[in-house]
Amino acid sequence: MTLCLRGEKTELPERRSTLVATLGCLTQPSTTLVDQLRCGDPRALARAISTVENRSTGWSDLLKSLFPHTGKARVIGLTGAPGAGKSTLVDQLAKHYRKENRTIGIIAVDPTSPYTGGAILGDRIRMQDHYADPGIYIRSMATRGSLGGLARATADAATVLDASGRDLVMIETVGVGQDEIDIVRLADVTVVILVPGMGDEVQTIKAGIMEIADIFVINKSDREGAERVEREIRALQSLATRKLGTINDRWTPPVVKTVASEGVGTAELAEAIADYEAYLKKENLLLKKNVENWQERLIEMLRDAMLQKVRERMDGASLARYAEEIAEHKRDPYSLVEEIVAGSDGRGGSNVQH
Ligand SMILES: Nc1nc2c(ncn2[C@@H]2O[C@H](COP(=O)(O)OP(=O)(O)O)[C@@H](O)[C@H]2O)c(=O)[nH]1
Ligand SMILES: [Mg+2]
Repeated sequence: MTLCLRGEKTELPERRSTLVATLGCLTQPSTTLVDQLRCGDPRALARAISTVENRSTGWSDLLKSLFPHTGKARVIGLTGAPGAGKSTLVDQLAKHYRKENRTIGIIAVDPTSPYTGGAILGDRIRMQDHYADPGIYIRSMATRGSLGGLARATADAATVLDASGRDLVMIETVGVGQDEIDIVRLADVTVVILVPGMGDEVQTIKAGIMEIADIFVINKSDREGAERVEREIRALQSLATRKLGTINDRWTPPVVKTVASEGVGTAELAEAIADYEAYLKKENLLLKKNVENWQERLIEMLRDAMLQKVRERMDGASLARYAEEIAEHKRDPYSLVEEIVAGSDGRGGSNVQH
């Protein structure tokens, strides 16, 4: 018989995973991947994330079974330029939260980091302190070859971590492109990390990023120029209207100064995160934010599913043939796409009249 305290989890959300880790599955090992994962088995967790990330056999059924167990973890997205100190800060936050006995899942999405067998080398070394601690699970996402897009793969990995009973999921991403913006938008709390002394830092990354920040961090505040960055943030804040999709939450993102390498400011950042969470709860915005997120995610999922369906009917050879016909102006792509979407496989043909 498997003893896994699923029922109790909902009553004690903050401590649910600790309960699972200590009391879950004390008897016989669980048989299904979902059970193993829910009982805190890190290998099952790794396997489940790989399955959804690579879209391996059974990925969709796995997510279906996990979904009822999700919605309890708090997802924190941290983004900023390469070298801003994101990993160092995540590391410090992880230490901080572990002292509060909260369990953590970390997803690192960083194309600039060298990958060695799925782990970011630098991060792995830095995070080694925690490796003996089953309360912290670290995973890096491959940025290439994630079927269904990086944002979706990351969201699915966060879903798996949530279902596994982690109290907090931290997602580290380089805040440069649309992909990264899409990723951090899935978070409940988004932290944007800036550093002084990188020229016109705020201006460079402001496109899209300023609006999504719930909290600003000025890391490397041991360096000169932290005050100037803060002034720049304030100046931009006074100009921009804060908007989360269609919601204006009327929140003014606080600015927290940190020296992550020394652990300075970590407690203040954790407090700012908690403040924003409390604000979201008080204003009933958590659900609204989630609804917005799901609208976006559903569109993505539908796009993937539709494309998959079309692809099943159309092999690479016919795709190449169509492309050839279009390039040779034998048919127009617009009618072709309409025909394919309508389900007539494009065979009807609509020759270009010359
Ligand atoms: N001086 C200083 N260095 C820091 C601080 N935080 C991180 N670093 C260093 O900055 C470098 C990049 O940090 P990392 O966390 O890998 O940045 P990431 O690329 O944003 O994840 C590392 O050498 C850190 O030790 C800080 O507050 N002050
Ligand atoms: Mg990093």
